[in-house]
Amino acid sequence: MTLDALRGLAREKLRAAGLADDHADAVAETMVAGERDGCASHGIYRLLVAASSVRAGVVVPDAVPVVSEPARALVRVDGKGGFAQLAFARGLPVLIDKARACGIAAMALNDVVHFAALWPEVEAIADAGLVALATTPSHAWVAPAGGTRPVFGTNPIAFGWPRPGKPPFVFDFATSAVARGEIELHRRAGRPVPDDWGYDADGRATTDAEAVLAGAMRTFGGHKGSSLATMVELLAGPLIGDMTSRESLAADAGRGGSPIGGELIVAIDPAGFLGDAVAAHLARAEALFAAIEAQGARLPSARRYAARSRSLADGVQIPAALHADILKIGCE
Ligand code: NDP
Ligand code: PYC
Repeated sequence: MTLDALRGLAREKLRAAGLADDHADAVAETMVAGERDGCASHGIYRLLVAASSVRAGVVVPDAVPVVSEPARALVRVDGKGGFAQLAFARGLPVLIDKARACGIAAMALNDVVHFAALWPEVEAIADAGLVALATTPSHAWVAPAGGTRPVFGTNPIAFGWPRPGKPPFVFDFATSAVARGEIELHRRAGRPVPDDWGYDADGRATTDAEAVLAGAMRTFGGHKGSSLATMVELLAGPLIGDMTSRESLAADAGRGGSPIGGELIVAIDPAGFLGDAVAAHLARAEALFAAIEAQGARLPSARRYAARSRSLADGVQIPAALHADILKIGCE
């Protein structure tokens, strides 16, 4: 499909699922970007996830986000129970203005439903010349290192760094061994998962995707991922007055919707510390990137940017079974 055709399909199906136009457009953009950049677990497959969250009554389909400014360098967007994409879009210009004025600014999204990757957000901030950090809890699906029962969400951390004349340096990954969406794709395809991705409900390592989804996922890097996951819970939960992953899962009350809660986004203007010396110091960052690539290692996002170039030229291929399921949205 061309990206325009995919965008049209996504918008149509999100409206058919019951989303208001502004939400449908914002949500479709994120899903199309994911598919375009070769991120299957957070691409167009998420239409099924979003539609099921609307059907389950987990998301407010016509929520009107409310932007406020609790302090000079702080923005809060109350998403009023809607998907996070529109709340982010409403707050972004305020966050950027504040980061430029103060050198650093933070934005809390509260009461949003989150199904998406975070890289589109940090990339947008880095495209504005700022350094960006974003994080959000999810549902309690992940066991702490040393345990086998879920406490944490899959809790992604995303970082963006502006690069003169080039797309930004961006990484974005779950603090679990892998995103839950990846395990769901394995289950859909009937494929086993590696035995270090999670435990079954009895706490035994398993390669059965369904059993991991019913049991507990593992953190990446053992105790290190476990501590980072805890940090995410704290920063984008209690610190901004929103839910932890345990609370989000309890609030879902078995409806099977996407996580409900908050997200913390920090933007830093390099000119704040560096003034006129920004260009010289960004050049030193480029030397660091070059040293990584000189060994044959790749930068995070290099794969994504390459997929983007291909998709912009050739469009994308959607698995037939997924396409058939998407066509059913709104016809149930
Ligand atoms: P991965 O483990 O695949 O890691 C993804 C990141 O690592 C990307 O930035 C990727 O760049 C980079 N990367 C991967 N391989 C390499 C390599 N060999 N060298 C350098 N960099 C590399 O992703 P996850 O499964 O952990 O997460 C996938 C997505 O799921 C994320 O976008 C995340 O935001 C999303 N997610 C969202 C949640 C939510 O609550 N909203 C919860 C959990 C996850 P590249 O893309 O170029 O390959
Ligand atoms: O893949 O873990 C995940 C996820 C949770 C919320 C959105 N994506």
